[in-house]
Amino acid sequence: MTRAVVFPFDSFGSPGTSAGAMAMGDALREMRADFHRETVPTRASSWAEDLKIREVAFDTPREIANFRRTGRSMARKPLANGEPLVWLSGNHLGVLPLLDLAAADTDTLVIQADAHLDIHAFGDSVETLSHGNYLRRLRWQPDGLPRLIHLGHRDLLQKPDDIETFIPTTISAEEMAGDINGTRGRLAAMAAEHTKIVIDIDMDVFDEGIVPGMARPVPCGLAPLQLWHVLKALDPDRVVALALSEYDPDRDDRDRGLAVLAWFMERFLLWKSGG
Ligand SMILES: [Mn+2]
Repeated sequence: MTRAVVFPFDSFGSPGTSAGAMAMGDALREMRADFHRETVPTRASSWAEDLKIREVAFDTPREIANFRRTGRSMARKPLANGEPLVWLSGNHLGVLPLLDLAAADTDTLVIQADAHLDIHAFGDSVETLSHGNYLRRLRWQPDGLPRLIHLGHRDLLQKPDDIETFIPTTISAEEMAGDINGTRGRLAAMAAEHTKIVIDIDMDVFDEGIVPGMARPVPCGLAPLQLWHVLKALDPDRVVALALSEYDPDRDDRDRGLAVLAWFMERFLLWKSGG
């Protein structure tokens, strides 16, 4: 069974991205419907036949307050069973339930691609949980040391000591652009020690000129195929989940950004299913 969860959570950052999660869910449903309408065999049969899509709602204060627990309960079984999981969130905070489960499981590594380092504690940052500081709140088992590799940031403000406490390994967009195959090799070597890998893509890791529709753009982002080239150095059998977040349809241009996100979903599912 292949599972997708549409998780339109956009409280505490990037309002409007809940519509983005639903748009990504609709794009995935459309790909599945295309597969069922097709009369000749295609590679999509390897993932589309047994794809199950669930969608949750965050319409009430109670649903919003319980988002972390709700999300964990939806992700726990597929992660434990090794069923491919696509997690379509509103803002990046909506990926926290997956990260909670990864932090609790000593076998799991998180590979996070994001323009930002989400440990913000600037003068104007909120101290309560937000989409910009949640990495400070994760409780990594067994020793508090994060199993997280960060790719593609363009941060120019945060000091190395602060970063290392919460994100032991960062490979910035600058470093990636300078040596993409070196990045690929480094990532594969670091990931080899782990039996389960969660890929967490905040779409603002990409360049807004190529992939419009991100809630918080930062200049000088990656091209989609630069990131994919690096990620496919991983062993697909070990990758258990792909999360996508921070898509705001109001900022998109003729659905060009959505099309890239849909390509990533399809490419990931095909890669996972060996199709
Ligand atoms: Mn970001």
